[in-house]
Amino acid sequence: MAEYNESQIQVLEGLEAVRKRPGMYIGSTSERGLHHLVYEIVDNAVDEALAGYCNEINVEILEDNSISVKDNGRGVPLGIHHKMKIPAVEVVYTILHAGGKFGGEGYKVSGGLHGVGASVVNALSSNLKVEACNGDGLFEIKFERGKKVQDLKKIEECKKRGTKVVFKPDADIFTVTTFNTDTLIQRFREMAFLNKKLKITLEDKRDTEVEKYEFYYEGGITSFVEYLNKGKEAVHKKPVYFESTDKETEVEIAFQYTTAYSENIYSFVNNINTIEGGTHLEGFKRGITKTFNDYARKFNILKEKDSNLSGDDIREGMTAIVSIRVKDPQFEGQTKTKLGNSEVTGIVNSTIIEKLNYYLEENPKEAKAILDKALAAARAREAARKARELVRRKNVLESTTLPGKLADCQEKDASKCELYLVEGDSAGGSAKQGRDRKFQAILPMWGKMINVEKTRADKIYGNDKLSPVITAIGGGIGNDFDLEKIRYAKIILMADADVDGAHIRTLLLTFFFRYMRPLVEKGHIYIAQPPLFKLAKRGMNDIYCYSDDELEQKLIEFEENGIKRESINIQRYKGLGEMNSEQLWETTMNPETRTILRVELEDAVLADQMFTVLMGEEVAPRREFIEKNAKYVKNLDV
Ligand code: 28F
Repeated sequence: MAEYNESQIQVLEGLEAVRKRPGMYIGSTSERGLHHLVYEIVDNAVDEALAGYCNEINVEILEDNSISVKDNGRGVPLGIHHKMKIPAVEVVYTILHAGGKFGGEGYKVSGGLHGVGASVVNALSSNLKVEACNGDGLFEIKFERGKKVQDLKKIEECKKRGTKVVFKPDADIFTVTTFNTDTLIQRFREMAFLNKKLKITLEDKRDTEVEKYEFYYEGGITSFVEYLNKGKEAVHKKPVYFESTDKETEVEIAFQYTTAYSENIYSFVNNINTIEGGTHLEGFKRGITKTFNDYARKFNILKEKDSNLSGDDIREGMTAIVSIRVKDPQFEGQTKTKLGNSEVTGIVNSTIIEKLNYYLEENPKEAKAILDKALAAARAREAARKARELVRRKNVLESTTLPGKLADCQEKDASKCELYLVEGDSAGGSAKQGRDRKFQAILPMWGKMINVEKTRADKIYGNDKLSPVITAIGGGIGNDFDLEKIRYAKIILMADADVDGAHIRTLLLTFFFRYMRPLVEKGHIYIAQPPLFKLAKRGMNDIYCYSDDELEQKLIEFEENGIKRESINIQRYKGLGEMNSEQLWETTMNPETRTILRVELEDAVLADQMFTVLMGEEVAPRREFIEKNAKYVKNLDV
């Protein structure tokens, strides 16, 4: 039995724990967990940037899906650790919960799991190498699955100080080991916005033509707001920017209003996207509402008799970034992305009140433009309330009538029910016939669906295309939306596999994302997958194919069994209407045999931008998106 001292035992126990339950440390071993490894290493480099010693981070995806991360900081320390008697870098990469800044000086302001990251990444990598260049030369140390396989040793002299880490995620641990370039682009762009003047580059070296991306924003979160508002018409030219630092907390805020109706406010703590919000966001909203109302009263934009503008009215059309840095963040909520520190509410609130008041007094033109919009929103809200009241009163009079076109299901337990939103009356008819009426309801959609991206809320209620959907689902819309009240567990969009089908699907998804966001976030929205082809041959049951690849695969199988391609009748389905109700049931609706795609909301920021670019007012960004992505389109029917 080799002689183990207590620090080596600590190392082994740590690694053991991480490899046995990786999900405890990085959330999952799926694609998200895989990308988390990169964020942990990059966070260490970002910390070095925040300490003021690094201004560039280079990330490479190598052809074997290894990752290389390099920074131009001081170089991770190599000196012998006073207690552990091994090099500091070895402590950071092998001792769990090591690496957190010692004592109070400086603070780790990136990453959630910060400080534990390096050793966790090491334990979950089949190999990992750390190179550090400091005043004494270039040193290197190597590990496999967290165990040291090469002592720290000097490689050569070197000129530019810094740290470089190359690691390969362990295929024994991760179900997915292929990195998604867009995911990394999204996160690095966000990091560069949140850390102004930090350059982050990404090179994907897996294909012959190397793709290189560079993210560098002198404007920081102001540039972030401008980026989010690309494709929207601004109400005031320049985004508003505030920052304040008190002893423990740094606050940075940027916002800009556009003519859109939705509010897009993203909050961050130590570079972590606090999707569930928290005290910083509360402080921000409270400060904004109070300050705008006080200003509106002071300058008689709000009359004595007028009631206060609501937070929703004031935030309509607002894009904002609230980014704070705290020494000791307390994360709460389901996904640990809600800030709990109570003192932060007051800090952010007072920052806003002080700085926004000054801004409004100094910029009366912008103040008026913003408040005019808020007043219009208040009037529209009032109109929508009246429209809603009217609809409710009408409903009460005629009892709660469900839309006439809805063929409801018999089951009353929503968790067992599905609602198919079907494009076109003919397919709607087949769906009504083919369905299982016990738990499947059908609502045919007809004609042009409105684009909510360009419509104010009060027009939504009255709309004859959407109000049947709103009534059928039963949860209300916007801030009234209540997930507890929905009447179906699955809302399945079933449209033709052609451009019109794609269009109505996109319009519905825009509506759900903007006005029933929890429905999307909690995964209640699905997309039906009708077959693209039917293979028929005398004496053989019909075979359905759902993609070009599957068709090719089936034909090869036939050929291998001596059945020639020519002897098979291949029908390409142009629309749902070409299937009778039995076929529609068998291929697309029967839970035993169908395929339905669940709509996942990976990243609200990205989804928000997509809807703005694709559905918004401005044409230029949409054209740019189409030109950039046209090469990915398959079987475009003209
Ligand atoms: C590619 C990933 O990890 N860069 C890093 C530094 C610099 C220092 C440091 C890191 C000692 C043990 C707490 C150097 N000189 N890039 C990186 N660069 N860690 S990680 O110190 C960490 C402390 O953990 C550093 C003087 N002070 C700090």
